[in-house]
Formats: sequence, C-alpha cells, structure tokens
Amino acid sequence: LFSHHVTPTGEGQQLRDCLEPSPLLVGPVLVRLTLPPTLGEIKERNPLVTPGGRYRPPDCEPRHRTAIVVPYRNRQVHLRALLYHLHPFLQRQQIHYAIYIVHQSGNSTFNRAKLLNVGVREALRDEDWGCIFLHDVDLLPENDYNTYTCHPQHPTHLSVAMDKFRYRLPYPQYFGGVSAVTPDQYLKMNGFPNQYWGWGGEDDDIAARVRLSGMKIVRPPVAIGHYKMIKHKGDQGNEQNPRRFDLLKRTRINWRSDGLNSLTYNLLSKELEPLYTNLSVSIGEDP
Ligand code: UDH
Ligand code: NGS
Repeated sequence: LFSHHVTPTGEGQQLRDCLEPSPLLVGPVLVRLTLPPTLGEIKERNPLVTPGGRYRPPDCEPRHRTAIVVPYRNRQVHLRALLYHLHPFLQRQQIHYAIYIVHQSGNSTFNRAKLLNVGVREALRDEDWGCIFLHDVDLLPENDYNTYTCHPQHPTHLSVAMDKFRYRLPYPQYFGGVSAVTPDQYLKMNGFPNQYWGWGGEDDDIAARVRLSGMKIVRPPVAIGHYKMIKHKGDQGNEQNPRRFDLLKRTRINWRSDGLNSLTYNLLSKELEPLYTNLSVSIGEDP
C-alpha cells in the first residue's frame, strides 16, 4: 500500500498509492475550439508541470508512467491547444507523465511513423515508461474516463469516436489518431514502419503489425473515446503518398526487417521547454 518516495530535499516520505479510478475525474469535458492561450498562460495554469513537460502527482504514488509522443511540424496553434487541454486532463488522471514533441526538421516529406519511432526510442532513454502514447497534435480528448494508460498485453487504440467521423470508428481496423503501446508490445511488433513518406497508410501498417506479431487491438467504449479534431487543410510537405497501397501489400513481408531494428536518424537537439520536451530530428527523405 505504501511505497517509498524521496522528495527533492532528500527526505524520505511515505505516499499512499493513488486511488483508482482517480477521484479527480469529471467525465465529459467541454472542448471549445477557440484560439488557445499562449504558452506562458498555459504554464501558469499548470504550476506543477516541470521542465520538459513532466508531472507526477504531489499527494499520492502514481500507478502509471506514461510518455506522450507527438509527431510534429509547423502546427503551433494546434500544439498550444493540445497542451492547454492535455496537461489538466492527465493531471486529473493522477498519472506520472511527460510530453514529447518530435519535430521533423527541414522540408523533406513528412513521415509520421518514423517520427513516432524516434519519439519512443528517445523517451525510453529518459525513463522506464510503462506506457507510450502516440498522439496526433490536432486531437483533443473529450472525456477523462478515457485513461492514458496501457493494456498489459495488447496495444490500445484510444481515438475510437472522433467528431469528424461522427463519433464512430471509420472502419474496424482504424488505428490512427491516438494509440498506445507498452515497451514490450512495441518491441514485439518491431516498432513502426520507416518507409511511409507523406499522408496515409502508416497507421494501417501499424495495425497490421499488431496482428502479425500475435497481438490484437483493444479499445475503450465508443461513448468514452470521444475526440475533437481541430479542422485543418492538408499540410505542405505531407501530400498523399501514392505508394501507400503497394507498401501495405508488403507489410507481412517487411515488418520484421523495417521498423525499430532499421531505424536511423540524427537527433539535432533536445530542449526541456516548460510544457514539453522538444526533440528536433533529421530523419532523411524519401529515397
Ligand atoms: N503533422 C504535423 N505537421 C505536418 C503534418 C502532420 O505536425 O505538416 C502531424 C500532426 O501531429 C498531425 C499528424 O501528423 O496530427 C497526422 O497528420 P494529419 O493531421 O495531416 O492527418 P489527418 O489524417 O488529417 O489527421 C488529414 C487532413 C487532410 C488530409 C487530406 C488527405 N485526404
Ligand atoms: C485511410 C488511410 C489512413 C487514414 C484513414 C482516415 O484510408 O491512413 O483513411 O483518414 N489509409 C490509407 O490511405 C491506406 S482521414 O479521414 O482522417 O483523412 O488514417
């Protein structure tokens, strides 16, 4: 029931395990898509968040350690909206967490899945996270009963009811938006593909890896997995990938050789910003 927790002053202190479910949960939350506050204002509203966008509950010993990894380029306003909503959301869940923004530097075609691979690897260098969330920047959770924790055996798909799909799954195998894996599950599926440059298909490849490596996808109830997507146009540098259908035909052959075990990149910088850890990375370009 009690576990040892060392305070920054070095004094030992007994903290009771956090209650489950967290007594701070409120259920459905109103997500308004007005212009989000500035980063400074968001930090003021989240005084217990420490450099790098990290947090642990002050009054109880957390039961979960979750890293949130966000693939990112040139979406400043969306990032502010995400931080504004996600920090209080995760604090209500009494999770020990950190938010990692993986910024693709340069102008080469965007590669979401490869950025996610980089984020997982770098996050695990920092800490022994029990759960890693793969989180699009433009998705805002609307119900805090949708807990940001992992299933011990199977990868989780969280964004099962997005407003743009009229709060339903668009198709049974959909794995895009927000999903989560434990480090073990991630290893088992050899991570994510590195070869999807541009929009589309990489999430379907990841879903196929889950199945091919002998796991299945678990999901929260549709009534709870509600998300608002911030509306936007397709990004420059992330045009539809015409090769995605051919790549998807080969997942069964490629997944063991392309993924975590073939990942290469250059980490250009790692900055502990007040509300997030910013990883700037050069991931190359479509050969
Ligand atoms: N992302 C960026 N910057 C980019 C591209 C993508 O940060 O330039 C990230 C961001 O986290 C985003 C995620 O990658 O949430 C997924 O990209 P997306 O938002 O383009 O994909 P989504 O399917 O939106 O959510 C599609 C909108 C228009 C695509 C038109 C093709 N039919
Ligand atoms: C599928 C895409 C997925 C995408 C999903 C939703 O068709 O990558 O649509 O797209 N798969 C392929 O293109 C092979 S959305 O409606 O969000 O634009 O996530």
